Amino acid sequence: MLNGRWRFAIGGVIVSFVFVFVSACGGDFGGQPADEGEDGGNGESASVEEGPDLTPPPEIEGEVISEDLGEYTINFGIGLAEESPQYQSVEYFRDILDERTEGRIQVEIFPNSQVGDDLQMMNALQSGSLEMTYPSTSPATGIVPELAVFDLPFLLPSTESADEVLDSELGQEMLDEFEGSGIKALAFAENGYRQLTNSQGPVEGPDDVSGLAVRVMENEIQVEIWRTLGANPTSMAFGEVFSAMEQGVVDGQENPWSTILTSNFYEVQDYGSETRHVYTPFVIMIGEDYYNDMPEEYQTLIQEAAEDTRDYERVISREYDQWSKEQLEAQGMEVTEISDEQLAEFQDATQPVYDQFSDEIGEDIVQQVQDMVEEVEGQ
Ligand code: KDG
Repeated sequence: MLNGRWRFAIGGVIVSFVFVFVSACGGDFGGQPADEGEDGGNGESASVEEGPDLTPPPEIEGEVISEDLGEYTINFGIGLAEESPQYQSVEYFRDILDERTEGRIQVEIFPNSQVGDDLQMMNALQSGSLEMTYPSTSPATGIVPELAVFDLPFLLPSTESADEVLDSELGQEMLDEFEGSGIKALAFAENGYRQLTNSQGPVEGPDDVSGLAVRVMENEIQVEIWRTLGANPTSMAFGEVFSAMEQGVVDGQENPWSTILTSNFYEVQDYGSETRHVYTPFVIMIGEDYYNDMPEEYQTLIQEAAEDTRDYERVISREYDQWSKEQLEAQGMEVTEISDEQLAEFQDATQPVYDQFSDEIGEDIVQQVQDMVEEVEGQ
């Protein structure tokens, strides 16, 4: 089993080849292969008829750069499907750059892990074979270990406290920590609250998790959370999750409702539990050398566009969340609400994860986040 670093190194080569192949095929080399005429397979397309009534993207504001500072095509790879809030926010990013450079900066979007998984796409930014990507913080802890604070269970109880922490000086310091890694981290956005799904039966509390084979992100804290709960966790790239569940390699996974819907996980998962056990941020990233070699005016524009994208993505991510849960139930998934008592049991059962990792993350960072949360939640 290759460790993370080797996967990182080999990933760059794979992404380069796959990216050339995808481009040659007109960018339609989908994610998980789906049966002819059927939906399915890692978010080829959500089988719901239409999406939620989303807030439209804000008017594009800001200076239009009319001077010809050069033409650029940004290839932007993500793991999620076209129907996801993540993809729709990248379309907004694309439109901002197109309008504010009079078409001189174009963005090509590659969804569904088409050009690689999160680790491979981050490596591709470092090697220069891909320009942008937008992963969860969890697979990025190999570059900025402090991001692992966001893997701690039940840390951020509301989106208000999540925004407060991510938009704080501490959040900016974490983004700045990418400097010199070959990746420029532009802004956080929202993957969201993670919910457990499985194919075996309803999960109401920690006792129901025992022995469950759960796929988790490639991150040691995510593994430990589920091992501590008595499950049998397996870390794997997002693009492999659908087929792993379809083939019974794992019983379940955990992701926000919108991902579970738009990646068609409900087709192979009958049970959902509203655990909200982790709030995962996204990081909007660009290749560091690629960014630094751009004219300063374009650098400023890209930073502004990333922040506008973050703000919009948070809005539609939250609009998508409740709607997705309702759609999943309409598609036949049995969704279990977790009572306050059971939530307390989950929190108590996963407390050892804090004891195990706080020192590695930085006690001061964990405490700073908990203080900010208390300030917001205590109000
Ligand atoms: O591109 C973003 C995805 O990779 C993101 O959904 C990661 O939450 C994630 C998972 O479960 O791997």
